[in-house]
Amino acid sequence: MLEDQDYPKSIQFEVQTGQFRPLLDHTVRRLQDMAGMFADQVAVKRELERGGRVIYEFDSHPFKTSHSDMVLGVTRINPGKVGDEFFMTKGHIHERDDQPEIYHCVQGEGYLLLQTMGGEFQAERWTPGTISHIPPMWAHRVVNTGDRLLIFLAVFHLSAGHDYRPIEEKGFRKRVIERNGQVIFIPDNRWT
Ligand code: S6P
Ligand code: ZN
Repeated sequence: MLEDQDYPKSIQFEVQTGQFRPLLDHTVRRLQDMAGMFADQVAVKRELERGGRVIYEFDSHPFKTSHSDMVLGVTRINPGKVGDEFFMTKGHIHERDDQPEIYHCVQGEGYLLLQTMGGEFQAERWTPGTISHIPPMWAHRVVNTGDRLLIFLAVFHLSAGHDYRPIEEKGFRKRVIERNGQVIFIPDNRWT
């Protein structure tokens, strides 16, 4: 006998707004939630005195069954910068070393930054329609370098787990900033 949760289900995603229904879990990350992640701490302080902006929001919908649980997530990163550094997700590595993930850029433009614990770094350029596979044991962060909302879908296993510490402590090897109207990568000095 199958249990209720073991039957196929569908949910509805609205491409224009980047929202789906039903929504089971909603998280908002403001500058105060990730203040230490931006290089320009003078700009961070100035922004926080003005109240701090929402950097991104993400929603997730776990599809739980009696055997194995997948999650669909959607993240919406606002356009903007702190100093000259573009808005981005905090970034994490999965706690389990056998857990990959798939990201799908629905709207906007930017970069997916990837990094191993050994310090190998890779950046994937994103435009609408780019789908990226994140292999197990690669930390991941998304940066919005455009002037509109960047929306991406994520598909992963609920058991993956999220470890934020390695990125909180040392960041990614490269930061993505704007200089003279250009998007450029500069080394994070914690890695040099
Ligand atoms: C989960 C997946 C995404 C992120 C979301 C927010 O494995 O990678 O749903 O959780 O994009 O990013 P972060 O780094 O704050 O979790
Ligand atoms: Zn992830």
